[in-house]
This record gives sequence, structure tokens and C-alpha cells, in this order.
Amino acid sequence: MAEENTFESQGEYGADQIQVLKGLEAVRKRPGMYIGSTSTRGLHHLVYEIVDNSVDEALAGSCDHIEVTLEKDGSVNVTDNGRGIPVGINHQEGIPAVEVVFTILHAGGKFGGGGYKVSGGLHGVGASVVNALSEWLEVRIYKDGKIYQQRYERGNTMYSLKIVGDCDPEKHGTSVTFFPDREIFEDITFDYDTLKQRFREMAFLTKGLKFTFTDLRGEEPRQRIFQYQGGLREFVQYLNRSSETTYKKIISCEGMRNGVYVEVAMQHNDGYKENIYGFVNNIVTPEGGMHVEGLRAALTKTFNDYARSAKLLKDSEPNLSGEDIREGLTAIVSVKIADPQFEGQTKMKLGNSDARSAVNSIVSEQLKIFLEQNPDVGRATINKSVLAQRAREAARKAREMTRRKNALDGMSLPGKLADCTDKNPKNCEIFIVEGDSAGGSAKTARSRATQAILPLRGKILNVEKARLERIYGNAEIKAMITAFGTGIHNDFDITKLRYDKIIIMTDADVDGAHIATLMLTFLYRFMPELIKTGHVYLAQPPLYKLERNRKQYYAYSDAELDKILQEVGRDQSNKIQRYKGLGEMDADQLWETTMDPERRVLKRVNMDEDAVSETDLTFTTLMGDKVEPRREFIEENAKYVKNLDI
Ligand code: TSJ
Repeated sequence: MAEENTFESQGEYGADQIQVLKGLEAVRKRPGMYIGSTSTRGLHHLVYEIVDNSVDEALAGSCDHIEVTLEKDGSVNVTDNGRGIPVGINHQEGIPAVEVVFTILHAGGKFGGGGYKVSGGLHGVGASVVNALSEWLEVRIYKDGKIYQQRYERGNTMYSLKIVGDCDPEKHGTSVTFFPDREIFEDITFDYDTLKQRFREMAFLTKGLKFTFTDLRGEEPRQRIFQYQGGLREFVQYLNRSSETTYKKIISCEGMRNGVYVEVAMQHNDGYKENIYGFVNNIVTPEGGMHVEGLRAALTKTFNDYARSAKLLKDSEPNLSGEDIREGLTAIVSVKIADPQFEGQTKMKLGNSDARSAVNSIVSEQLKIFLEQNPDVGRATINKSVLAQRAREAARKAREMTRRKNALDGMSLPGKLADCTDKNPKNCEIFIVEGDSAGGSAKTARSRATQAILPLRGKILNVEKARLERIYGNAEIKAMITAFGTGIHNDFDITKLRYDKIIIMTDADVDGAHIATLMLTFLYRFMPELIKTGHVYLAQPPLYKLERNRKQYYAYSDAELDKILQEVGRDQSNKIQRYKGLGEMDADQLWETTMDPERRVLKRVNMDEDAVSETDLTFTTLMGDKVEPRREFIEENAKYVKNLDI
């Protein structure tokens, strides 16, 4: 913990600095108050906290390159080419400004030249918090031909700011290296993909800013460079990269109103989902808030006004609903605001109503002009919305029908379902099986008391590509919904779940993987809670059977087959059978290899709730129109497993 001696032995610090130490000690006592948690998430916040300072420097127009390096020793380095943190004495504290930044709580950025400093959420708590939670931290500043350096350990200053060398007088910037404190964090291993994703996002959000992200920890160094001259427009293009878009242009708006800086980019694709991502001061707001509401209001009003003035909607017809207009919309709304108010359970929802009015008025004004200049975009969008309106009406009717029917029938279970006899859901599991023949074997093989079988015919409907009315009318999907018992969307109730495990069982080949993905997509879109709460599994049927001297071995991968062959010897008398599908196994084999709870292997499907857009992207890539990205994805099995986080 903090060693007050270190301070006093320096001999040049007074009472003020003892206060300082107390401030940082408070951070070490209750780290969660400052960085949310001491889990992996909190650990990554340390990096964002430091990088945000460089991004602020970029927003001030003084920096265009940020390098982040995961060093071999486990520390992280962040280097920018900004002006360099000021090194002059801060008169209030009597120490160099840079030392104020690192040792006084909440001092981050609140000095010097009145730049546009923004902060929000858990970020913006200041570099001193990172310093307090690091075993050691070193800062180097390149400025006026000199290199300045200072080191801290658990927040304690180790020596006064010193000049350690000369540099090219043209060079300027700040370089910070820190090693997270193992007394504070459960695990100090940084996740490459988490950081990579965040830096990509930050690069999209700050047009032109270059990020170089390097990982030197492994045998092979890894590096990614992100720089987008198109900013949010390129972000939307990236999000829509595996969808067909309904028009080519990307709509964008930008402006400042009542102290709120607003940037919006959007484009419709031919899908049915609304994908609006909100950011406040570069931080994602998964629960939306006033900025997203402002965008929605502007879209509804402006597109309806346009539809009327362009005579795409008759006077006798009702307005298009906002939902219809947003069908297939991919949009980013990014606001920068001095004092963001975060609300909601997770403090991830923007509460400032001035953000709503600023977004609303800027988008309304600029979108109106855009539509006048690009009538084809207006027409395509209104046509799509009209179709959406009709489909929604049909879906509502279909839904009411099924609801009424269920109420009358007392929820009749689907005919194809071979249900289990035990009525306690805790003991029960349901296998969703590809194909009627495999379904037949599974019915024979199962343990009737606790295992239910629902065979599905061929490929199930791709819910990413179908309108709601077709989805609700689809026999396979209806069967799953009624079998599970939970209902969907607003009616979803997990306490009504009839099985503890939902096990998807498909062939161990590319088609099987595709079918499994279609089912996961359905579950992800219609019953995400089932995945979040860990009720969804993938069965693992074997790829090979090897018979030798009447003994049987099963291999679940090529590597495993190789291993078995090594053990038993590669011999003429080996009989190797390659299973092309579940249907090739008889009931006994299916039971022993894939269904028997004592012997089988199941993979549980998880969802990483932090990776808001990445999960969406995974599904859009798999389910969208473009064939190339989809094939790549299925072939790249490791990535499939990784992104689904199985
Ligand atoms: F916060 C921090 F110390 F952790 C940190 C700050 C870490 C890193 C990697 C970079 C920075 C940082 C700070 N980069 N650039 C700046 N810029 C300033 O602090 C600065 C420089 C000059 C002036 C001025 O008015 O002349 C004002 C500021 C805020």
C-alpha cells in the first residue's frame, strides 16, 4: 500500500501532498467506485482512460497518431504525437502540471488552454486513478527538444520530474507505460480482441485519427492499424458490409447546437432489424437515451413530411410509423457534450434532454435537404417503409391468432415433438435434431423420462432474411416456440421454460454448422435470454468410428483420430468409418457418443454482453446476402467458435 515515507523522504513536499496521497489511497481502497470493477472489464478501463487523454488531444487538433502496445512484461504503453503534457510548475499545487495530472484526483485535463475537453461514463476519471491502481507507471514527455520523465509506484512519486535526454526539437508527444497492480485486479491479462475492437471503434469515431495497436506478448507479434478518413460514414459502411443496401449513398449530418456537438451517419439495408448505435463522448450507450430519441423523432417526422410532399403517401393514408421507417436502418449517432448525465440500470443511457433537441433539429434540417437532392434515396426508403407497414399489420393479425389459439387449446404441443415424461423442467432437456431420419434414431436412443426430441425438416428459416409474418407462419419455428413454452419478444417468460437444456444436434459438417447457426440466429433474435442464461447447447457428434479387435473408438476431430491411430497402431485390420451425418449412426451409437449425459460432450453457447456490436456483426455476416463473407466465416471454424464465445 501507499508508503508515506517515500513522500516525506523526498523532503520537498508539504501538507498538500499528504492530502494527495490520501486521495489516491481512497482510489485503492474502493477501486470499483472509480473504474466500475476490478474484473477484466475494470482492467481494460485503465487503458481506455489513458487513451482517452490522447483522443482529447486529437479532438483539440494537436495529435493524429496514437500507438498502444501490449509489452512483453505485461505492461501497456500508450504514445501520442500531441503537444506533450505541460511540464511547467502548477502554481496552485507547486509541482509540475504533469505531476498534478498523475497524483491529484480529478485533475485530468482541467488545466491549460481551454481546449474542448469532454468526459463521460466511467472514463474521464483521470490518469491519477490509473496511476493509483498501477504497480508502477512511467511518463515521458517529448517537448522543445527535451525528454522529461517521471515514475510512480502505486501512486507514489519516485523522483521529481527530470530531463533524461534530448530529442529532435520537431518531435513532441506523450508516452505513458503502466503495469496494473496485482493487489487490485483479479487478472491483469489484457484481451487483444477486446482492445482491438475498441480502438477500431475509436478510430471510426474520430475521423482521420490513426491507431496502431501492437501485441508483443506472444511468440508472434500482432499488429492492427485503424484509420478512417470517412469517420462515421465508414463506420456505417463497415456495419453494412455483408448486407445489401437499399441505396448507395450514406446519409450524414453534423453540427453544433446549444453546446451539443452532433454527428450522424446512416443507411438502410434490405434486412428488417433496426441497428442504431449511440455514442456519448465516444462511449457506447447500449440503452440509448436522449440522443437516440432525437434521431428517431427526426427520422419519423422528416420521412413522413417527405413522403407527403413527394406524393409517395396519399392524403387519405395514415402516417408511416417510426418503426416502419427504421426497418433495416443502420445508424450511428455520436454526440459530444460537456456534462453527460448517465441514467438507467447500467448507467449507459444518456439523460440530457438538450442532446435530444440538438440531434432532432440538426438531423431534421439536414435530412430534409438531403432528400430533396437525392429523391431516389427518399423513394427507396418510403417504399420499404410502406411494405414494412403492411407486413407489420399482417404479423399483428397472425400473432393475435396464435395467441388466441394457444389460450383455447391450453397450448397444444407440436405433433412432431416426442416429449419426455418427467414434468420438472430442471430434469429435462430437448434435442432439436436436423432431419426426420436422425430424429427417428434419436427418439429410439433417448432416455424417455428426461429427454425430448424435436425433429426439424431441413434448413430452418433464416430469420435475418424473412419478415415477421413469414417467421410466425413457419411450422419449424412455431414448433420450437410452443415446445419451449416461454413465448417470444414481449411475451417471453423464462420461468415457463419447459427444459433446462436446449440442445441443438446437427451433422458434423458444413451444412450442419449452417443449420446450427440458423437456429442460434433464431434464438439470438427472438429469445436472447435463453442464451444469456446459459440454457442453449450444441451437441458434439463424432466424426469417425474406428473398430479394431471388436473394440470401438470414437473420434470427434481429425486430430483425435490421429491420436487414437497412434495409440492402437496404424494397421490393416483397423476399420475406420467416417460419419457423414447423424443418420449413419444407429440408435445405440447415437446414444453412447452424443446423447448419454454420462459420456457426451456438450458445448454451451454464451453471449458476451460487452461486445454489443460484435455479436450483431457475427450474425449479420453469417446471415446476410453476400456469399463471400459467409463462406469465409463458416470455413474459419475457430473464429466461429470464438465469436459465439462457446
Ligand atoms: F493523462 C495522461 F497523462 F494519462 C495522458 C495524457 C496520457 C497520454 C498517453 C497522453 C496524454 C496527453 C495529454 N497527450 N496530450 C496531452 N496534452 C495535454 O495535456 C496538453 C498539452 C498542451 C496544452 C496547452 O494548452 O498547451 C494543453 C493540454 C491539455
